[in-house]
This record gives sequence, C-alpha cells and structure tokens, in this order.
Amino acid sequence: MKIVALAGGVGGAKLVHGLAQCLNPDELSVIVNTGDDFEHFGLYISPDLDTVCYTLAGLANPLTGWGRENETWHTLEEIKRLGGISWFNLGDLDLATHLERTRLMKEGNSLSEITTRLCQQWNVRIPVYPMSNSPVQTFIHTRDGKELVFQEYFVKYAFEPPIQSIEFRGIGSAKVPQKALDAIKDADCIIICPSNPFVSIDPILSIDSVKKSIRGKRVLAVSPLIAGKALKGPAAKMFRELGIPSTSNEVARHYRGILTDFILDNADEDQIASIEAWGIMCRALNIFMPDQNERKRLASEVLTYINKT
Ligand code: FO1
Repeated sequence: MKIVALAGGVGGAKLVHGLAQCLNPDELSVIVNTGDDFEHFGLYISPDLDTVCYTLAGLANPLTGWGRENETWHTLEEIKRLGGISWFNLGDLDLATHLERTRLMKEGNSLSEITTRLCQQWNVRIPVYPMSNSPVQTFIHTRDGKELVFQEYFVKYAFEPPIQSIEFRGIGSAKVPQKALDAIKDADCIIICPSNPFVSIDPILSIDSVKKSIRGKRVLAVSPLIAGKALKGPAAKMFRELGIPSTSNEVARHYRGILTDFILDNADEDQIASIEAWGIMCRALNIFMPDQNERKRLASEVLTYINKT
C-alpha cells in the first residue's frame, strides 16, 4: 500500500514516525509544511522539516518534540551574554543543520535536494519532501493590526496575540518537488496527519498543483483535537479566535470537499454521525500518542482501517 503523509511539526511527526515503523520505505512518502520557515542570523531554518527528519532519525528531543536530543546551548548562552537575539532556541547540534543547509543553498541546491542529502546522513530511508522549493512564508495578522512572521507569533509571542487572519505569502508561485507530486499520483491514500489545520496543513493544501493531484484520491485525516483541546500548540485557540468551535467535527468540516475518511478520538465518538452525514467515513480510535509504542499502535490501526474499508 502506498501512502503519502502531509505533516507539520511535532504532532504530524509522531504519526509519520509510527507509519514509518509499519510500512516499507517505498510505501511511504512525507510532504512537509515549509510555511514556518524563516531566516534567523542569516541562516535558513526549516523547523517542520527538521522536526520530521529528526523524529524519523531518532534524533529528536523527546521532551519538546522539536530540536535535538542531548542538545547543548553554548552558542545561545553566548549570544545572550552578547545581548543578541535569543528568543528562538537554537541548540548547538541543531545549529549545525542550519549552517550546512544554508551553505548548500548558497551553492545553488534546492531545499528538496538538501533535505534528501541530510536524510541520507541521518539514515532516514523514508522520502521526505518540503512542500515547496521556493519560499512560502506564513504570516499571522493579529486582531490589533500587527503582521507577524509565524515563528515570531509562535515562539517570541507564545501564540498569545488573538489572530484575525492567516496569509501564506508566496503560495501562488510555490514549487512543489516533482517527486512529491509523483508520490501523490501513485498513492493509494493520502493521510493528513494530526497537525494544525490552519498553519501546518492548509499551506500544503493551498498549493494549486497539490490540490489538483489530490483530486479524486482517498484522503484520510486524523484529528489534531481530543475533546476540544489540542495536545500541543495553538490549534484549539485558533479555531475559537476565528469564531469556530474547537471540535473534531469542525476539523472534518474544514477539510470537507477533499476528505473521504476521518479518524477522531474515542472521546469524540458522539460527533461521528454529523461527520458521516457529509459523506465522510468516520472512525473513532485512541488517537493520543504519548510514547513511541503508541505512535506505532495508532499508525497500525489507521492502516488496518484503510485496508479494510
Ligand atoms: N518551538 C518553540 O516553542 N520554542 C523554540 O524556541 C523553538 C526553537 C526551534 C528551533 C529549531 C526548530 O527546528 C524548531 C524550533 N521550535 C521551537 C519549533 C518550531 O517553532 C515549530 O515551528 C513549531 O513547533 C510549529 O510546528
């Protein structure tokens, strides 16, 4: 069975990691959001790509989900002593990735070529593709009229400012790697990982060539909400600020039109009927993934569901 997973950062990476343990490398590809990417200290930083790759490589920090395990912070501490910008936590090991990626970019390599090269070094055998080889940047427009680059909103301001709207700048000229489009074409099912619908998945689904290639495919989404709450990040808060109830039902409604199947948590079982009324097949599972065994357990249950229905 051929699967393409669409993923953002930490939540998406967990399910991707589970899928990678259930499928062969030629059965799974991952397309990752790059709307969170930004330039910091002149370095090209791609947080969601790194989170997915570090997780697949077994190198991710298990406490935060992002960044590296056994990290040291000498550079950041010295930056602080020098009075530099220190709101974005760049560890020493992680910094090597950004330095090397930026060097390779300056040599003229594309983000997808660089990602393939880094994955080889990290022994990641699953093909991981950035959603775009040209820059797409997510901007958060806040209710008080500010425009924040995503990482400023997320990290510097700890996603506190209420949002007015979200913009994916550069989306009209996004360049999806051809291999990612080919993977979608060959896929039996596209899995939308339990990532933030507004800022992690929407950027990928807003790209014309992705939209076109997904049309007519089996598309299954796993809800990022359990009993109205996001396990991590601002998803539930964003739903409320946009005037939408933060429920799994609304996640399914958000993807309505492309979705054939939806997995929600057992706690939200009472929402199945309303989702199925839209022609989306719906199944309740335990979607909580507190550890590595649970990632594999959920991935295996999702794949069994896909196989049997
Ligand atoms: N997330 C944070 O909440 N605080 C940080 O200081 C931070 C630093 C960071 C450094 C490298 C990296 O690859 C990811 C990092 N993240 C951090 C995660 C990042 O903000 C992600 O975009 C979010 O997790 C959303 O997917």
